[in-house]
Amino acid sequence: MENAEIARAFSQLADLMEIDGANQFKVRTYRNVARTIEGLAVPIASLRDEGELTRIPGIGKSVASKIEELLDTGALKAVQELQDKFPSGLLEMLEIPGFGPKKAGLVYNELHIESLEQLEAAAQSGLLRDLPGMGPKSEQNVLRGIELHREGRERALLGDALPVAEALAAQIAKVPGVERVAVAGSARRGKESIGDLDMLAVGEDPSDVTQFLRKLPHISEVFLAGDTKVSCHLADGTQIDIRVVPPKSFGAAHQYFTGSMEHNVALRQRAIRRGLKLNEYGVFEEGTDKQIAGATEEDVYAALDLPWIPPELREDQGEIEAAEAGELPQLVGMDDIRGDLHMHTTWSDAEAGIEEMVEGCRARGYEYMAITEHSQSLTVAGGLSPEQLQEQIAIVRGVNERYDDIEILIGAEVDIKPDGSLDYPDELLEQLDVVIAAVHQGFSSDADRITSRMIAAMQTGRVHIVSHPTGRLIGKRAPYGLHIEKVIEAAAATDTALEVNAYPERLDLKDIHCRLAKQAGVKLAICTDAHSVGMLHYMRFGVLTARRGWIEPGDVVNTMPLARLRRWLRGTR
Ligand code: DGT
Ligand code: CA
Ligand code: CA
Repeated sequence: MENAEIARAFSQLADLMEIDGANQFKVRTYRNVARTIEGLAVPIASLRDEGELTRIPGIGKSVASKIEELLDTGALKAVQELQDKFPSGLLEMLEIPGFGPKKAGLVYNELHIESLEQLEAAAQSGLLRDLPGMGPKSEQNVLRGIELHREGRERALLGDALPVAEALAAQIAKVPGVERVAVAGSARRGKESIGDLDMLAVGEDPSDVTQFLRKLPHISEVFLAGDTKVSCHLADGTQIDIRVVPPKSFGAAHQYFTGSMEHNVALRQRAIRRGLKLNEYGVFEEGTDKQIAGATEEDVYAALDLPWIPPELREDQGEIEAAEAGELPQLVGMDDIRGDLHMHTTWSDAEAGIEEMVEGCRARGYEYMAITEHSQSLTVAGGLSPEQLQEQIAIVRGVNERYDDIEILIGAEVDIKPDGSLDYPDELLEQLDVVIAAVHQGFSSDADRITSRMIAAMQTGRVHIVSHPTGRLIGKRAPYGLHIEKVIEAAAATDTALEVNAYPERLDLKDIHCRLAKQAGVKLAICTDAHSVGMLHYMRFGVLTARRGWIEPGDVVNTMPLARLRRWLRGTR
């Protein structure tokens, strides 16, 4: 079981206990445990093996035994008991953005509302406004939340699904009779959200895989066991389709089941124009069943007179034409990333101290990093007063003195105020190596206003990077109404980088906006916004998103060697 899944189980427990009216202290404990586990840099299973669970801060004997229960059985009895106690529709309400267990408990106890549909009807007919702490505006929020939830419910985040897929693939690869396993589908293409997971296994007999899956605690059911395909559900409902194929068709099947559908259709037409037939078994001469390619993806593309096309580009957005012309981009990769320029510590709202973050970045082999806390107006996220930032500047400079294998830059994630000005005085900003600017408040203002706020911030000449430019949270919060083309234009004019925030629920800029930015000559900064050491690994999801936007190393500021990065940071500022 992944740390993220274990964390989810604890936050579910906290939610259910809160509906149940449990002691607030206990509820808070489980919520904190969930946060702690999510932020751990090492797999919790390995800590358990070493008997070190209770050495994690905030984890005592009783929580440790719950973690063991999860690792052994894949679920918590306490969660199951509470789930049985409440109608399932009530549990679904917890997934409405901004709703939460307190309100769910309230509408259940006061109005006997047991489902999303009943809640929707109650909000529409004005029945919620008289409940304590609610009003007409909360009814509107509930309705908007239900809508977002319906959009988001069907799909899992890449950041949740891809690690699960890879871990499962590694396990299946060990099943006797299975030669090789690969991830396919939208997860392999690095899409921001995933409908279901697709995998391929090279082998003779799917029943070996089926039997193995039936024994895994986190697989809730194997609902299809055919001659070539096994389908199952994870405990969280995610569907996994695993096709079992012979070696001579592996490449063709990998190509076919990676998709996208649109890319496949375009390739198949290309095959037909060449007198060939393309399907999941291989490339065949039309009219005969002579296979001319199929064992590897490279062979399949070569049979169609194309170079291999990276999966992230396979959306029929011009990649086949580019491949034909020999003009595929040389996509940015994890190896090109030399540092992470956006992260938080315990100085503001994060889990780890400065030195822990430094160690985390060193372990990743980075050449440089930047500590960038929130600014003074963002009190909810522990924003630093000018005095505190002044103090932190000195401390970070001191820490940097002690390391000669990594450069620790000091920066800040500075709030863009409603008038477009920055949340610290110029004298302070001048002392920082990196200034990141972001909108955190006043999302609901209209598109013109929020666009001009952002442009005004860039025009101060003090900003290096604009963070999470559109403000969206996938499946939770729509992007700000924002004229993205104008923001891109201003970024180009002021040589400001736009961030690809790698947080799995942000991925902001998103893929197509990355491509727009590149076309306008704008530089990107791929950053994790990590709030713990474990979150430094989110870098990968940012890189995947950039790759889907055709981004090359030269488009990304944090691929530059330190000396060049410093020159860019000093710029004309
Ligand atoms: P998802 O699951 O909604 O995130 O998106 P995908 O792309 O993983 O789609 P999925 O799981 O329905 O199918 C996996 C791949 O299999 C898809 O990308 C392309 C291929 N595929 C599925 N059905 C068809 C089909 O009817 N025709 C062709 N050409 N390809 C298909
Ligand atoms: Ca899929
Ligand atoms: Ca599928």
